[in-house]
Amino acid sequence: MAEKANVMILMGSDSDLAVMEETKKTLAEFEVACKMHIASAHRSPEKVADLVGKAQKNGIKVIIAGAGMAAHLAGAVAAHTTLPVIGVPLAGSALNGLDALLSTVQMPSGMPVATMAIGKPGAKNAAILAVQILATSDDDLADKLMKFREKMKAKVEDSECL
Ligand code: RP5
Repeated sequence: MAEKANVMILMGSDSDLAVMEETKKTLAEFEVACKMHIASAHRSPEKVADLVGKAQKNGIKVIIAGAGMAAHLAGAVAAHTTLPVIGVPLAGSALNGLDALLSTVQMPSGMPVATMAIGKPGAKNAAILAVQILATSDDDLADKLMKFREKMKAKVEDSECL
């Protein structure tokens, strides 16, 4: 039987997939299973509400939402759940993602969205933050995070100046 997914990844369009694959890839490095869906806050709001409405009952513990332009997806997700929501603003518009960053980060009081950096670094960090949330009640994951940090540290320390 396939492992039960604890993380749901949503994105506003299939044009977001190349960047959001980074989230899935990073989760896989920690052996965290996820479900990925395309659902748009503007073009398919009913699908967003349906997926998010069922998420907690289906064992999802963290939701990651990536969107570009007037990126309301993460906020719309937050409106339908009390699960932690991580937003990834995506570039691709004339404003290079600054529009998506502000749309995602500027949530009104009481409705938080943990907003990452624009694009691939944010997509990767979304996965790591999701792992950090899951690791608060999973010692194996906490151990994997420590090893991940140690590896990063060693890579920096082993780097030579040319
Ligand atoms: C947003 O609009 C999507 O998240 C995407 O980043 C952007 C452009 O979508 P497409 O026109 O490429 O489908 O809703």
